[in-house]
Amino acid sequence: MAEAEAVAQTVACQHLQESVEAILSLVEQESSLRNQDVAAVSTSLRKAVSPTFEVAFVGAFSAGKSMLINALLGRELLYSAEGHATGIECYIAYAPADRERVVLTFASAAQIHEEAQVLLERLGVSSAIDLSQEETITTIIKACEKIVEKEGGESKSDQAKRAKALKLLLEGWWANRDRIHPTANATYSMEQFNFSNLKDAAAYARRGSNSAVLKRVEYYCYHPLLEDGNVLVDLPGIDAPVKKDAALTYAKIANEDTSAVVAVLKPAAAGDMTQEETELLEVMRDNSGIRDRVFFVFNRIDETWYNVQLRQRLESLISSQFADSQRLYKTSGLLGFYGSQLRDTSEGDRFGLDTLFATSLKGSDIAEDTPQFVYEFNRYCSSSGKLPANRFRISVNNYESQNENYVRILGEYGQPLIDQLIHDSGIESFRNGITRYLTEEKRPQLFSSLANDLQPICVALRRLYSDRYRELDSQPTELEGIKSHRLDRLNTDLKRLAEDFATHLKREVNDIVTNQCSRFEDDFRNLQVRMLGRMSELLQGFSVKQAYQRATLAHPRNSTAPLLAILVEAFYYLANELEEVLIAETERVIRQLFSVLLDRIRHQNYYRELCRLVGSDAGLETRLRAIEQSVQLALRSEASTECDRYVRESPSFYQEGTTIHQFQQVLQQTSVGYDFAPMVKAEPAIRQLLELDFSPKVKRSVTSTFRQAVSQTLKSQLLPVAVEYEEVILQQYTVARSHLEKTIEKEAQEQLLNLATEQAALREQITTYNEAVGAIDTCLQSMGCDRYQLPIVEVAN
Ligand SMILES: Nc1nc2c(ncn2[C@@H]2O[C@H](COP(=O)(O)OP(=O)(O)OP(=O)(O)O)[C@@H](O)[C@H]2O)c(=O)[nH]1
Ligand SMILES: [Mg+2]
Repeated sequence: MAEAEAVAQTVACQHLQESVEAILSLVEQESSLRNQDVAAVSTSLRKAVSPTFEVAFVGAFSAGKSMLINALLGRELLYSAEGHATGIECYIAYAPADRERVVLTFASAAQIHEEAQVLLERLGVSSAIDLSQEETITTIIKACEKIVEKEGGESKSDQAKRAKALKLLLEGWWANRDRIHPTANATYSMEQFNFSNLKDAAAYARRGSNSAVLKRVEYYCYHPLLEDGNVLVDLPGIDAPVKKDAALTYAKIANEDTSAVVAVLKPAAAGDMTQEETELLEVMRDNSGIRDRVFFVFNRIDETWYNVQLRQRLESLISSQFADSQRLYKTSGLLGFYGSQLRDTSEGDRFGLDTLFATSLKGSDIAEDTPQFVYEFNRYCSSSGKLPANRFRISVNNYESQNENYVRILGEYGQPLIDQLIHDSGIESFRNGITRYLTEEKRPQLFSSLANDLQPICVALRRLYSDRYRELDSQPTELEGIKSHRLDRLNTDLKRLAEDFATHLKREVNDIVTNQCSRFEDDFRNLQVRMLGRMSELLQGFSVKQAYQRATLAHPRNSTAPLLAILVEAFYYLANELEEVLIAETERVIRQLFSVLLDRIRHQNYYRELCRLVGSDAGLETRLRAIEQSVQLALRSEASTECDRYVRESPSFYQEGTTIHQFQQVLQQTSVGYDFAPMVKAEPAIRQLLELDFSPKVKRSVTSTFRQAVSQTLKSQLLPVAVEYEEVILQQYTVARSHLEKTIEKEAQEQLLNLATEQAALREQITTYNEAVGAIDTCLQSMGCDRYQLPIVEVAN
């Protein structure tokens, strides 16, 4: 990117963060916008303004992640080998050519101690260990070796893996103990280790005893790909035999700091995706920091050249599961990396055998070892089928050693062969793809994501502000306008609340009549209980003697009285006593009913509004009190009538059956003499006779006839009030108008003030919003995202 362009972008985007944050805080103020995805905007903002952009290389162990990074950078930086090679996080960031460096960060002694203790416990030793004692350490290391041996190898069982891990940890601790801080994570530069270059540091940090006590390594190296904050992160395999190492990688994929992922997949070598690889893709999908910034690299593609089945399985996997993946590459990290290194070699150094591969040849004195690359190179030349026969007629001779074949072939075909090899390795197309992404597409894409996430939020905010603005704008703005508007509305207001009152009262009455009002039901149930209770009390307390006395008193010429006279006295007595109770109870029930009704009315909006508009309730309460009195009067007479009817025996009294039979029994008992004694003796029987007649009469009256009379009275007295009062309220117009005229001035002034405050607040919000959107748009345009234009709110000045 041109320097000037970069400067222009920095200037255009200097207010991006605060502008986006201003919009988010505007959204927060609006409860109706709670459902907007603010979190997504925060994440995209963080990515867009972040000075670094971390690209994590993840995949199974030995998939070729470290080698791929080496190939990408075109230098042997990271340690790459068969087996579990990377054991810690390695960050590769930019440095100018003359300031390349490495920073190694160690775990603290406390962390190492804790980890050792956990491993020991898992191995079945629970006692505390002292890490400063050499003997203790040697003893444990020996014990670990024994366990590994007993299990048949370090990867044979979980127990063996733990023993191996503990051994490496303790060896690493002992070898580096001078550098390790008791509680802090100490950092060292490569000079402090006397490393002459980055590669030495990488070899030191490879998986083993040192990596067991290291936390991370940061390489700062010069490479254009790393400019603009790009950081490559090499990680242990997701299926690394050491669980802790694999966990590190999963944590990195789930971390929001990770901005893109290069998924280095192994199916080219294994035939299919492993369970861990599938799981990896799922975890990645859940990280909103990564989104679609994923490169799929099927590495070790060279293995499919020699195996038709592998090739077919890979093709079918890609077409079935990765058909719509845009960033998909097939590479051979090994051939690509060393192929490009060969460009600096010649026949003079036996095409790298004496330089590049010198260290891997030292293995044996008898015969020179074959480096892995040489072996793969020869295989590529002889049986990959990749080399066009018209240009390359290569024979790999079995009478020559692998290395001799290698030197001869390169001597014969030289650069064109190397170019073909690099081309087939797919490394250049991967490098071009990722370079194009990181240098050209990344920034616009990060800003597009931000704009995309902001778009719905801005649209919603704009709509909200425009609506609110229009609403406030349509309100009257001068005192006279508000006043006349208010007075115009008065009649409609009165009408509305008169209707509300009528509807409410009708509903209340209907609830009572249809037994829906629980308060009234409870009260009426009390009345029933008291009536029935009083009846049994009266029957219990009934005295034949007193009735007899009353009967003889009424007939001064006679000294005796018939049973019938006693019964007559009893009927009058019971009916009159019950009347008193019914009157008192009814009075209580009605009083209670009206007090509840009034209370409910007072709590209605129409009532409050009526009081506000008219200055009083227009006599509503007084009117209802008067109605209560007339209901009381009407029901008092209903109660008297009801109880007066108790004086008459019920028709069933004389019917064949229980009552008449009881009557005959009593008559027989009392007719044995003419004095008072047989009557007293028959007292229980007389009581029973009375109960047989009264009990059904009173029950029917309180549950049915009297209850119905109450409902009917309430309905006939209250419903006309609903109609009558609708009219009364409408008649209040003149009173309300003069009342309103007194208060309207103040009300209108307050309303004007409120309107002005609301308008000012809204204008301020709109200005903040428009300024923020303007700043964001300027930044987006400088980034080349012209497609996105966030909406501004247009208001008249
Ligand atoms: N045939 C072949 N071998 C490869 C390829 N890429 C890497 N290798 C070899 O595979 C082995 C593992 O490579 P690394 O780069 O260490 O793999 P890694 O994914 O970093 O492994 P860990 O760090 O252990 O997770 C090394 O011996 C490489 O030389 C490839 O494309 N083809
Ligand atoms: Mg590695």
